[in-house]
Amino acid sequence: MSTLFISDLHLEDRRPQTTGLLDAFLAGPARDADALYILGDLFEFWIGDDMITDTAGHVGKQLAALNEAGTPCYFQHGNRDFLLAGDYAGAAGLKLLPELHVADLYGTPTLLLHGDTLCTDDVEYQAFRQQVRNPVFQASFLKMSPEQRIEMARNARDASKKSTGEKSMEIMDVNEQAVRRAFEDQSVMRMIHGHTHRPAFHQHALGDGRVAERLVLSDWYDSGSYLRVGPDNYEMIPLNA
Ligand code: LP5
Ligand code: MN
Repeated sequence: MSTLFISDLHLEDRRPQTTGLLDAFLAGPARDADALYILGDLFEFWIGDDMITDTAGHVGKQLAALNEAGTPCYFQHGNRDFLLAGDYAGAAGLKLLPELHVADLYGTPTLLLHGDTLCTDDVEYQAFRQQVRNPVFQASFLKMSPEQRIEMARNARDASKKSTGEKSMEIMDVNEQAVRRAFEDQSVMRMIHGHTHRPAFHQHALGDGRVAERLVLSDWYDSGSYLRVGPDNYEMIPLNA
């Protein structure tokens, strides 16, 4: 019995080796799992379900095949693919989850989230997030021409690369208080997230002396990894091309 977790693959047409790693994972370990959870940033960016790249089309078919083979697959949005919607999810057999979701994993309530909302010290990002998560902004963005949307997404990626190059690692990591608040608000002792690209298992002492666990997923490039959670243990398992 096991449930698997991945995030931050940032798939795109020009990096087929990462898509190849996912293909092998979906046809291999994922087939035997009770469920697969994708905690955001599956794609490098997503600018509407009406604009499907070759990679997105291919991945959609592989995910649908996994679902048909009996492994349910859940998806949470990341900061790159928050516009992925019902049309694509439906065709890929993906069940869309809200921003915060508590899953019962073999008796342990576990908070699942992308992780960007925990990075509260990154005030520039949080302001950007608020703008692009606004439904009015999203509706007008989705009405733009494909060329305009591609241009805006490229500009946002370029601005982000420049901005992240200038920020300290501390600012871009989770804020300790935000983490503690999430444990307390959701009444859980375990959370799983991605986004920071700093895979690790952390322990957090809560005010009442209890110790909660935070499991952080890795990003994928030429290699990747997945988190396997079973009834009595969990482990990070590397994937290499
Ligand atoms: O993604 P990553 O890991 O490089 O960095 C993130 C934060 N950056 C982002 C931006 C995305 O990379 C780009 C999103 C593409 C989505 C396409 C669909 C919608 C298009 C919308 C077009 C506007 O999320 C980065 C964090 C980092 O994680 C660590 O947490 O620091 O945050 C930033 O870099 C944000 C900047 O600090 C400020 C904003 C720059 C972008 C300006 C774009 C201009 C257009 C504005 C229109 C509203
Ligand atoms: Mn992210």
